Amino acid sequence: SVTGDLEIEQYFKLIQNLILKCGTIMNEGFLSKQTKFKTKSAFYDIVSEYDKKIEDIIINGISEEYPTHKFIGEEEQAESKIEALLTDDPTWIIDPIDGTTNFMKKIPQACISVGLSIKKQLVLGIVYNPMLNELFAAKTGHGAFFNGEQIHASRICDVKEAVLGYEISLIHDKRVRDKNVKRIYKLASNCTGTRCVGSAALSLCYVAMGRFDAYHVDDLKPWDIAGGAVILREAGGVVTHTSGGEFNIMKPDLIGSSTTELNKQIVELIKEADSITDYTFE
Ligand code: 2AM
Ligand code: CA
Ligand code: CA
Ligand code: CA
Repeated sequence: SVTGDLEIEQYFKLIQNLILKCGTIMNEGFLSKQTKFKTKSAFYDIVSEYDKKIEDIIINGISEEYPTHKFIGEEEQAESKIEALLTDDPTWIIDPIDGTTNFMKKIPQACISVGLSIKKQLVLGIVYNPMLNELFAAKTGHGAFFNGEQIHASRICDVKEAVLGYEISLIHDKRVRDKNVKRIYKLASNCTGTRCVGSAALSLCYVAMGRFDAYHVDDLKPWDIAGGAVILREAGGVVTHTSGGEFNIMKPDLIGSSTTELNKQIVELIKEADSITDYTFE
């Protein structure tokens, strides 16, 4: 391991306490009729007062204990003019609310998601849905846990038996839309069922605990997947780039799956989907 286990355990206790505290605040926001939402870059890019509040509590809470640690957070990045670069320093990758649209619509599938990278390796992940009181957590090399119980990804090896998570909502620009429509057509035609949860972090955790067998998404950001990727790997699952190659936290186009065999089948189906040319959606 890149850092001592004792040190990681201290980081873990700190972030778990901060996340549980933020969860209470998030749940109050979920239950409140007064919560205000506004759009950022586009009509579908929504943020609430809670996103910033939660991110600030986490960043301040960690900075107080570890002033040299770095942060890549969605709301902090939205305000920054410099694009985040991952260094070897301990870096907390934070999505204060993943699934903001669900949070706004009072669909109880949203979470706080945090991953910690040291020497560019993810060492811990924690994902908390306070509305359902579901806490997913993992330290690299020590397994994945759901509300304190160890979890394992399914053993499904055949896509025909797989329930697959997919983000069919991310289709606002034409290139992304056509790619996704072709892929969902191909994947949905070949698996048992598809599901769109609206939170990348929760979707990866659902693969980690066997609710889903795989999850695929492109065009996301590091904070959407850092926490969930550690949890899925520690649950015995596989996370690769969409091409089947190595997964990159900073450019997370990914397939998260329960088994290597299932991953390979999904890689092939996506290749077939991407080569479809005789279609029109106008
Ligand atoms: P968010 O709720 O933090 O914005 C929803 O389909 C998943 O994709 C969520 O993880 C969501 O994160 C993210 N997401 C939502 N809209 C997006 C967009 N336009 N581009 C990239 N990611 C988006
Ligand atoms: Ca967002
Ligand atoms: Ca997100
Ligand atoms: Ca978010």
